[in-house]
Amino acid sequence: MSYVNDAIAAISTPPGQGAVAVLRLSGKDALTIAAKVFRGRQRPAEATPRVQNFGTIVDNSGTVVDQVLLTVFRSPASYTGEDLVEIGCHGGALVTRRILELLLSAGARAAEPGEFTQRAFLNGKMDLTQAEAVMDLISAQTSLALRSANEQLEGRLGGAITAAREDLLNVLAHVEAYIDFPEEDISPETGSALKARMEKVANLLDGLLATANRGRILREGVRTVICGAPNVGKSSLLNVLLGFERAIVSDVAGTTRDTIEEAIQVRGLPLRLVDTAGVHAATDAIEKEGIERTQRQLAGADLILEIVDAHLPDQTRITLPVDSQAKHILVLNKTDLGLHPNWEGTQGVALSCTAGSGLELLCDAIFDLLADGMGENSASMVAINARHYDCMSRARDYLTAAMAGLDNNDSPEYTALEIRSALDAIGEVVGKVDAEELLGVIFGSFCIGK
Ligand SMILES: Nc1nc2c(ncn2[C@@H]2O[C@H](COP(=O)(O)OP(=O)(O)OP(=O)(O)O)[C@@H](O)[C@H]2O)c(=O)[nH]1
Ligand SMILES: [Mg+2]
Repeated sequence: MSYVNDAIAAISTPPGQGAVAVLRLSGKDALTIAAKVFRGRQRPAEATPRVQNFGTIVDNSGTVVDQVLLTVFRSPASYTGEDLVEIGCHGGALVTRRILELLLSAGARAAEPGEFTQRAFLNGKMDLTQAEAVMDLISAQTSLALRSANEQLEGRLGGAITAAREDLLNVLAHVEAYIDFPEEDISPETGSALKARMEKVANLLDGLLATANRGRILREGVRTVICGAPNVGKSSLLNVLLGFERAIVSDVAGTTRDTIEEAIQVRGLPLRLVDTAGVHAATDAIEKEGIERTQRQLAGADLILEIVDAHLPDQTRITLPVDSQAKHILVLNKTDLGLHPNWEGTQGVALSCTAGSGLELLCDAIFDLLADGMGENSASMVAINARHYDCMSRARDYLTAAMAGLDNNDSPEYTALEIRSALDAIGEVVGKVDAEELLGVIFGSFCIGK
């Protein structure tokens, strides 16, 4: 992979007003470009790296645009690996735009989204999983998502994958050696030793693949659908979990017609909470549409919170979609009016939305059902994303084939081919697919003159 290290510039802080804002400039000519717009005690090219320099940004006529702090990071010790300049200015929309315009007219190009991080990856400052973790970290909404992103950014996932690649490269080197000496078969001892090493990698992949659902939940949230008969308190539950009156609550059955979605967090787990129209035999066309929407929501749910009015003797229950994989919690609401004896012994969480009681129990139940080993004290919060899943499951299939190849005493060419494919697939996770590296391992670990 190659790229032109032309200078790119962007406002790195969000638009709007703030105390300060940061602009970034990276590339071969970053220091020369910065020199054209910055006036301070030190010129950017002579500035001590990573020390802030007070100065001003001036336009072509020498008029001061803003007072700033300019910091220089010299290649390769910068985020992008290139010469990089950060300008901390006042956080006004006009000021930041003016400075950006000056940088662009001084020779920089407006950066594409993610281009600084892309350069960091291309310059080997981070692997692909770490680059992805930067985005995960920025978009994390809950403490658990943040912890997981940080672990990935530290390189836990990338490190495990790199170690697995090295193991496989080694196995491949051994298998390829047999291709060069066709008169020799792979001995049973060598075969089982090689297979054991592949099994180790396969186990690692299986462990990581099992974190895919966790990864989806942390990145997208648990799709949680509140459902039940009309008037049982669905909208009340949404409001009380949210902490403000988002949905209309009334004693008129059929108040909620459309689905309402809000994000909350439960013990660090992100939830996308959906309030739905009460399910019953409606005659009204709008209500019918609302109920159909409820059914669609149920079909895509990770978690169904089914509510009943438990001070009544009995209640119409929801029919869940037959192929539903969703977890289910029965919420016995309105217990402030008393729990009807008919519900005694029913598995569920008793609470009252109006009195606010039992909510902690509900949060505990949700967390217990969905935490999947995550928590403040869990040792590892690694959670792969959909792209990792795709690469790793392909790698896993190739490994199965390679191990079978060894078992069946297939030709080493065949086994080597499967291992290479597994390596390529695994390499995609960290963004590394490189044939030269393999040559290095083969010649490095074998005495070929023997
Ligand atoms: N006593 C008591 N009343 C409640 C409780 N929760 C909700 N209610 C009342 O029950 C009525 C219906 O509440 P909603 O939250 O609108 O019920 P819903 O299930 O969303 O109703 P629809 O949208 O019409 O299907 C309102 O009058 C609420 O104040 C509770 O815990 N105790
Ligand atoms: Mg409602």
